[in-house]
Amino acid sequence: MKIVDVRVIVCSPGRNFVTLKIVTDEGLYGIGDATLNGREKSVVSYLQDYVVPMLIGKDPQRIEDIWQYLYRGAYWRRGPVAMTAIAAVDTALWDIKAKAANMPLYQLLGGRSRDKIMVYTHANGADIESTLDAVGEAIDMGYKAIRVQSGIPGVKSTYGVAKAGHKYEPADADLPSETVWSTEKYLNFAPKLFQAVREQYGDDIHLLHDVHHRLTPIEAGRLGKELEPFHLFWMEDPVAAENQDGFKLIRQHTTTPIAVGEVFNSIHDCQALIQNQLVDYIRSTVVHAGGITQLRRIADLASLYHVRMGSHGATDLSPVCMGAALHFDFWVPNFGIQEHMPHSELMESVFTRAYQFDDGYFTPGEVVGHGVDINEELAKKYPYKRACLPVNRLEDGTLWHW
Ligand code: CS2
Ligand code: MG
Repeated sequence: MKIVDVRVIVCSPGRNFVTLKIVTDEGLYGIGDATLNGREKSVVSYLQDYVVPMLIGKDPQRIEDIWQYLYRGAYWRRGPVAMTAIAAVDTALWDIKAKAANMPLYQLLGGRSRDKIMVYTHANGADIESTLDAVGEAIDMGYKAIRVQSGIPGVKSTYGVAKAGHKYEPADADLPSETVWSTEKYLNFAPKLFQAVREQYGDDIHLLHDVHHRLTPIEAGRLGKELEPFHLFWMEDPVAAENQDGFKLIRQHTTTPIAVGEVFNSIHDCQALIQNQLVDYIRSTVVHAGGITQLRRIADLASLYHVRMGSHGATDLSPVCMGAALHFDFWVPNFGIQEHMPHSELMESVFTRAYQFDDGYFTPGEVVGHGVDINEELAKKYPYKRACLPVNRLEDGTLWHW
């Protein structure tokens, strides 16, 4: 088998997506997600200018060799742009291999380890009242696990909270919009939010919370400790993860489980946190962490240290990534949970999918490959439009973590 054509498809059916399509001389093709939110065009260039010409003529069955060729061969290893490009190639090649084997991808990975995949969705509101309503709606939709974010009294804008009447979508402007942050007000407020949710909805529903890298380790220790009575499934990205020693301090202070990794792109980003048992869940996903090939290695390493997988699944990860992630989740023995922010109807008219939601759980479907396809003709109707993630400042104007 030979690769004869590779296309980079950029479209914006409500938000920007980059998709890689690899076509073989036998007529089989595979699809991979290459979307890097707010920096999409850099991956397009990485693929079009360098990777695509290298792939033409190669045997698509040699997934491992192609992965190593692109990773080692660039000389410049790792980084979100390169690893997203490699992930797109890798996902498309696994799709081809599964189609050639006439199997759904999870079968090729080793078969399923579970009957269904628990996902968590988002509930957010401008204040506690409206957030409680959003939690109730998510429960009514069948979700068993819910990420709860709320506007903070006295703070103008808060991470994770949608503008009135809209679904939450972080990349909201041509140039970065600016949000405001107060650690003090947040730390005083967050335990009250979770107390209210537990009081109204009881102990059975899994609750998650995303701190979005905004605290210092000692502040995260305080938050984790104060949230302990509400038994969170996890506290996500409590601190910026460049200085991983910081997690030791968090661990000394709290038993609230910790999740990290949506911005990681390599097994080396995860290695020390896993081996020192400083986190409980790794949130790296197919599209940003080098595809199925590397994510599988991360999961195997994690499994030795009681760490489970909890893939990132915001709307900027396209249905192609979601499809591949669900096959991975179906197989991976040390699965924790999968994030799910629903894509719009428009997005799902461009991307067709085999995966199905039922009562809080997904199944990846029995279609061969990863089961997600793109309608290239329709995609052309929705051209790219630059959309940036916000930046975040403290109340005195200091640029902070977003
Ligand atoms: C978030 C994301 O889903 C999450 O946990 O942290 O919404 C994140 O902000 C975006 O995916 C950034 O692209
Ligand atoms: Mg997050």
